[in-house]
Amino acid sequence: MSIPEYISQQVLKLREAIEQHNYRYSVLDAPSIPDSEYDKLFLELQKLEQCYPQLVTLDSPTQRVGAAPLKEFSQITHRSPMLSLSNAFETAEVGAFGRRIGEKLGIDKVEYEVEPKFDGLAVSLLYKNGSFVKGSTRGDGHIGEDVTLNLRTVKSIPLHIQTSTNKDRIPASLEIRGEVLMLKEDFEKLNRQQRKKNEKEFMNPRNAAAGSLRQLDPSVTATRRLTFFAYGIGEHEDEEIPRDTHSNILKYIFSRGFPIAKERDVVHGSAALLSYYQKVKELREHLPYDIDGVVYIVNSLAQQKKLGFTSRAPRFALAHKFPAQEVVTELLGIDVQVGRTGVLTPVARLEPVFVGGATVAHATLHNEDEVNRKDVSIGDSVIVRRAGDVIPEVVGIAEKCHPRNTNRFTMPEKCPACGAKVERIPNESAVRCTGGQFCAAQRKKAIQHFVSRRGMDIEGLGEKLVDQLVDKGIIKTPADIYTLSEEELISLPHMGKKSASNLLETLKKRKNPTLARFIYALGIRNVGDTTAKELARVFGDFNKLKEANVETLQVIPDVGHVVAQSITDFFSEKHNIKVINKFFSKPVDIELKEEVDIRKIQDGSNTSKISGKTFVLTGALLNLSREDAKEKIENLGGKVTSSVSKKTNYVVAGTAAGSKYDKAVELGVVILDEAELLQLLQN
Ligand code: 9MJ
Repeated sequence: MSIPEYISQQVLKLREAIEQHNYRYSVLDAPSIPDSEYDKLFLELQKLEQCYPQLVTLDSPTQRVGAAPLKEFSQITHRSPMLSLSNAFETAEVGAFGRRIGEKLGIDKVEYEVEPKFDGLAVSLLYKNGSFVKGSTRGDGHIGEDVTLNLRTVKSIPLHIQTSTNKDRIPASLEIRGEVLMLKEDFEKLNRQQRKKNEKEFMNPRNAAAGSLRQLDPSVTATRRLTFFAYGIGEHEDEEIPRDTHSNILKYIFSRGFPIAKERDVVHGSAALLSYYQKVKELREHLPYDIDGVVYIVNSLAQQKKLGFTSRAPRFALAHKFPAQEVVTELLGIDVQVGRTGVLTPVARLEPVFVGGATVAHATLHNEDEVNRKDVSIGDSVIVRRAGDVIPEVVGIAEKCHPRNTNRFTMPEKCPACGAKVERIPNESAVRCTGGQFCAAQRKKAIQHFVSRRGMDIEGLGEKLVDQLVDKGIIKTPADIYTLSEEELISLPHMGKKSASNLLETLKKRKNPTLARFIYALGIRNVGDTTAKELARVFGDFNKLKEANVETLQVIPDVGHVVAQSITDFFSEKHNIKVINKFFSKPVDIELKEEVDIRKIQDGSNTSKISGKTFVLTGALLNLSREDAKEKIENLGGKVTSSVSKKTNYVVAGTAAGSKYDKAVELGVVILDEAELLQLLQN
């Protein structure tokens, strides 16, 4: 059957359009049509290909769904070896690297291209006459595995090299090198699905990416969202490739349709390398993907040539690694801790290890179900993760030292602190001590929360001191801290007269907090600092909040039934009312300060473009930490939430913004970049 010309043309047109939208979505992070429109185009192409199977080609976007399973991967010899990089862990090693290069080149301040070091799997992509024909893993650097079919399913890998800027100059051959990884949010999603299916979870995004790429069944790979970033080229027959600098090669790669790191930069001299390292280290936890360091590369290709290679690695490049976020250590025991709201948490007692820049001796195991799913027993070697500000956690077993199903952990039936009965929270994996404020552990945590930095900010009243004061029966509730005497304090071990009087002074000074701070400090279940600020803004008066019913509370956009119920439960508890009354009567006499709206002070009005507006932050901001951005927005009366909805006024998209960006496009929410946010904050 011959195929009408207009059908063939339509198929080609659809393929080009789909690949172009794919490129805008996966590489530029700037889709120009909503997902539903994209799906329509895709469906139309699928239908045409079903009617005219002769038109189906391997490089059609419909074929990204995965080919038939393989028995094994065949091997590929790299045309030039995929070398690894020399590593540095210490500042001094970076200094030595810079000195060596400066001396060899006879230059004072060498120019470097600097970029994040992706924590994924190195791959090589071969394009012949513009089409993707072969893809392989790095392997041992000389021989890798042929994973072409799997790489075809990765949407950010172009099936054809872009030619829009230089139409007739399709390179005869071009090898692109880069890293395949799984974005953090795709990793979380995958593990949620694995849990649902009762299948084994992946330890980290790198393992998930490796497991997905080295899958013999490409249709499985297609269901795992993988991402690719390019960082260099291999062998090529391409006259267009810049011959001056590495940074220009990267720009060229980008112009050909490949995603590259947005956080790259060009800097001069060793000191600038260290500043870049520090900047990216701070950015790390906000990036949408895992990185394990930064890479420094001498930018000039002529200088690179002069420096040459060792047998293992180029002399002109260095990987400066961050402290490991995951290490292996021994699980010495499992303790059960009681939290502020009575939730019992199994906590791993560990052989102390240095991880994520600190020594860790305890790590959370979340709940009983998690302990069982991870199958950890005392004596096992476990993998401990500490990333950024996140509480250290045990992610899994490195080596099982006990037969499975022996030595199993079970949650106690009675609270280890007060002996009260333990009950399971409906529909949750967590269990809770029923002792309430009679449980010393809960009382301690409530007081510790009350005095914390984001709470009443009582410096000098640390966790250990609170424990001692409660254990000795000197204080029972948060209100009691204000009636502490110097004698009581100095009766405690390691408490001198000076520290005691400093603490009493701080307590006096902190007696007029803002309403928001006070609400947060009370430690109402499900009320974090954002909700506390919102409650303070809407009610403006503590007594009104105290008397509010579930219906009134739910008028606040952020407050659903669960939060509203927690608030009314809190204020209907007799014990809590007693404590609150103590706060507001002699001798404590807490006085709540009027909320300060910085905008009002600055311009005498309250017509801010920020006040009353809802923001969602996505991607990494370069000049502001996310916490700073949030605080600045909130100080001007705005609100920062975590998910994009029709009610969102602005989405602030930093570098490598993820699905929230797409959602904003879909819903037509205004998208700001970092500069626009800063301008708005200043207006
Ligand atoms: C990563 N992993 O991001 C290199 N890398 O490896 C970057 N790896 C590299 N460069 C060998 N950004 C040569 C270059």
